[in-house]
Amino acid sequence: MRHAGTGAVRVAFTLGLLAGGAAIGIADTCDAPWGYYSPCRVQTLVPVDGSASVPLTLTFVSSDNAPWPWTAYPMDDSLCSGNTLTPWASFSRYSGTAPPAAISSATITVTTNAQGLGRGVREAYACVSVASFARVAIPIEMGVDDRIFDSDFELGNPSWSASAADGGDLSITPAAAMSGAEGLQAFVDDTAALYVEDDTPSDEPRYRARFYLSPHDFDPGEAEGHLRTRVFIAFTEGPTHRVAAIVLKRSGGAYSLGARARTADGSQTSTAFFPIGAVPHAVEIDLVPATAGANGSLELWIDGVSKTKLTGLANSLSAVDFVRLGALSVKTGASGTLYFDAFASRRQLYVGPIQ
Ligand SMILES: [Ca+2]
Ligand SMILES: [Ca+2]
Ligand SMILES: [Ca+2]
Repeated sequence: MRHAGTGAVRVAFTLGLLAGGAAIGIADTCDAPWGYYSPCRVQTLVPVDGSASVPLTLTFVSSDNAPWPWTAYPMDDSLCSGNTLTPWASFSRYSGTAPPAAISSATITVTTNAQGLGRGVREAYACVSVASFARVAIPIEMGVDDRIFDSDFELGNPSWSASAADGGDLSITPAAAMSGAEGLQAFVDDTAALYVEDDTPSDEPRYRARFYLSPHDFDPGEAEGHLRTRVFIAFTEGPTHRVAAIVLKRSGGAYSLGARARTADGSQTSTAFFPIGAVPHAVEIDLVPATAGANGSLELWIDGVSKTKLTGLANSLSAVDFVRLGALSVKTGASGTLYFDAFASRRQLYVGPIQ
């Protein structure tokens, strides 16, 4: 946006990352023109009555020949056109000056506080303005009790509830790392299932999960006409049923991914299959069990792009109680190695690829 014909001011936001702590920010750099919402967002995950702090770095790129004063302040309305301060998100009102024809930056710390708010997601905005010109609004999301389970398969990560390793065919190794130093390797040499299991979901009314998958050199048994293997399954309990799955397919050596949802009558609905390469991919699902009639859904993302969404699902019995990640439902003729890494599950917030 040009100001008074003297040149342009651009703003870039770098959101900090606090991995493994109480807060998670999305590490990213997002250019945003004045008068718009930032494509990046500040995201914090806090326990009930908890709080979190996330650094937010603002970078100003000025091609003007004059200095521009700027301020950053928290607000709860669209593009900060109102004056209501957000009670649960705070940072010190920050003021500075973008020097002429220069790049400058400042880091502020956004603190979110869920005291007395209960489970759920709340959204506010960090507003940045320069002089009296239009603002940039950076969404701030606070997910209260939103994290279910995270594992990057690194030393010190929380333990999985259970695993099936078939005598060492499932292992944590640097060869499988797609984030950090290590990842999960499933070496398939027979039909034994290889998986890690997370039991921490508990009758979840919505379940979202993201992980990294590389098909590497896995063969589901193409020579015997076996083209598909499940790589992720979500289960419900009492009685135990599969309620959703992510399916890896190989046909003519070409890999693709699809998803399946189970409805309350036991039938299955499948998405199309979407081509992927034999390289790391971020895979994410959002499973919403029906609350009345057929209003459930299952959405699938690959590498941060929504590929498909099954809607109108009569899947009222799909509250998730535990999940498995690995080489599941392996058929005769299957062989080769699959890699997994960077698993994260949430109750409401989208996770997205690692930035
Ligand atoms: Ca890892
Ligand atoms: Ca085996
Ligand atoms: Ca459970």
